[in-house]
Amino acid sequence: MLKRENGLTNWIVYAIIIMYNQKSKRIMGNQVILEERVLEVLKRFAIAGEYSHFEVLQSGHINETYKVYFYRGGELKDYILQRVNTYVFKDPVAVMGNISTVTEYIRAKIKATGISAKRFVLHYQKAKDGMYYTILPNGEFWRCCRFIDDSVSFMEAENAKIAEESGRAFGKFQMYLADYPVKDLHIAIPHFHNTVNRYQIFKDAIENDFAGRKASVQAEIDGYLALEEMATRLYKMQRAGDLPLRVTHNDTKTSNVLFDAETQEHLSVIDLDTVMPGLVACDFGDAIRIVGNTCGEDEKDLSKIEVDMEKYEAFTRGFVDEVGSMLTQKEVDTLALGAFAMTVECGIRFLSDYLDGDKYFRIHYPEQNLDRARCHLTYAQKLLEKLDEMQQIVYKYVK
Ligand code: ADP
Ligand code: GN1
Ligand code: MG
Repeated sequence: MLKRENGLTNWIVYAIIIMYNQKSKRIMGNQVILEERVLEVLKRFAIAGEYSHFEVLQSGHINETYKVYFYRGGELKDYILQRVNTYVFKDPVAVMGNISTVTEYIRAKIKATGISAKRFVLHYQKAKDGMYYTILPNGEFWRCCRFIDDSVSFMEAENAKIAEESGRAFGKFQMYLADYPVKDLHIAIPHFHNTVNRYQIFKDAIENDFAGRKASVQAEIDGYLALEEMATRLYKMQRAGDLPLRVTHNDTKTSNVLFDAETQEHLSVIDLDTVMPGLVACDFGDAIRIVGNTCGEDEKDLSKIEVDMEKYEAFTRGFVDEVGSMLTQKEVDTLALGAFAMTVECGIRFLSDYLDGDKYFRIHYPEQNLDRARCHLTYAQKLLEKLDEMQQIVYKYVK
């Protein structure tokens, strides 16, 4: 009996080893295919030195991002190679047009102060044909920029210092572009922060119920529909001419800022794909969507979700310190509302994508968009309770 059991155990162990080997071969195989693909793209950029290796970066929800290393002059130099998501960005050439003019504009301003702009603004590499991107025969759209030296990014604001520094980074970004001609920018994604339109898309997704998931998320649907009036106020104020359009970043989450690896001071704002005309409250609010949440954006345990007022205040201090002097009274008055509006807007985008069958945001497990939507709904409700207090904190820092 014992012998038979041992035999069975051995077979199970062998089977596991064979399966494990097959899986690692498959992973290694995928890695080789991936590397061939990366090398194929790199050949099109004029990068000096000898290719060393690459890594996959998984933090963004939209583009496909690789860190690639080259040997040059006995040192390793790193670059970010990205395949732009053309399902999301229908006109990537226009996107790169915005990015190249905006980064040149900021670079000139920084240089004029007598310091090197190298770590404070993105620097894209030209492809061999002189463009800031390359398009493969199969239509894939790729670009490459320098990895900012000794930089780190954070998925969430780990402490108040990071919160304040990200506020400064996005505030400065607005200040650099305060006199940039807004009308010269291409519209990278039409109606991006048009919350009224986002609600319409949400209602269409409910109606179509493409993935057959509607019945299982009725409570979340009802929760978001109840917030519509308040969440769309900001956009309606802009349409009524109460709020000016400025050059805004429009995707101000913490992971879109680079910090000095040692001091944790902000270096540069990244992910400039959505730089477009927009509202200051959207940039402030979209950042608070992440910075002010005690949890990550897909927290499953809703009881843990609160507004972290210390980090909220730190971000506000940094942002308002940098940008406060140029804001109109109505812009100041609507900053806290922006946090609520952007949280609800992003929440209905996640839920719409879940209803559509997860086509837009990258997911790492099947229900992630639903977890994100649930987390945002709870966080939006918490924000609503704190909105007056949050707005008072804004006033405290506006001189
Ligand atoms: P996505 O649009 O998918 O969010 P991002 O442009 O934000 O893509 O890049 C994803 C991640 O790659 C960032 O969160 C950051 O960690 C890293 N990254 C991107 N560009 C740079 C850069 N120039 N230097 C250093 N890290 C970068
Ligand atoms: C996406 O690209 P990334 O991951 O920085 C999205 C934002 C959302 C965010 C939610 C172009 O940002 O609008 O707010 O996910 N970007 C685009 O985390 O849709
Ligand atoms: Mg990003």
